[in-house]
Amino acid sequence: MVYQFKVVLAGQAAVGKTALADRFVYQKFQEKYKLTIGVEMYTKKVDIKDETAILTIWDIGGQSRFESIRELFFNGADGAIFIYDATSSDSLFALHTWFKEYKRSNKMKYDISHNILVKNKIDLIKNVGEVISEKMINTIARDPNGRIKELYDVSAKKGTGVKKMFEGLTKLILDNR
Ligand SMILES: Nc1nc2c(ncn2[C@@H]2O[C@H](COP(=O)(O)OP(=O)(O)OP(=O)(O)O)[C@@H](O)[C@H]2O)c(=O)[nH]1
Ligand SMILES: [Mg+2]
Repeated sequence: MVYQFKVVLAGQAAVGKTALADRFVYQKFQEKYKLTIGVEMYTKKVDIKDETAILTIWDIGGQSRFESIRELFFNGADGAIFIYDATSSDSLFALHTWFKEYKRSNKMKYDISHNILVKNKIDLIKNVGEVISEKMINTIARDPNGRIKELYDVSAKKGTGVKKMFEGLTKLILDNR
């Protein structure tokens, strides 16, 4: 059986949504920041044991100027990856707003949607130190609007944890469909 799931990448501008999709789908990484205008779509096949899922990954532009059109992109999502930048507590706290938006815009599937919380850019922690405490993460992860099921630490630059993160979300969706 082949399933099709819509997955959205959510989070503040420049947290690395596009970088994570590029790493997972094309095994590439771009150092220079190029903001996403509106939305970019990716497709990738994921095999979990003897099941196959085709993920349609919606990489949403995080700049505030795209806020008004975002609801169209969230609609009908089976799962969401809420991403923050390991070097920015602001990007973590900003997720409260993204949760609310996601809930409002994905009414159709919100109750059965599976969502994970992802700390990206962990390769930079050695330079700047750890600026995000366990307590901060718990505060966000417990937000009832977020419905966060699992946490992942990743680096789009190094590739650390990226495949595991997408497979983890796929498994959550498959196990609870
Ligand atoms: N060191 C490091 N830099 C990263 C990582 N992931 C992304 N970046 C950099 O962070 C910047 C922003 O990455 P993007 O993927 O464009 O961010 P985005 O979330 O898609 O931004 P918007 O499209 O504006 O919403 C780029 O300069 C990337 O090279 C990472 O894991 N480590
Ligand atoms: Mg982008």
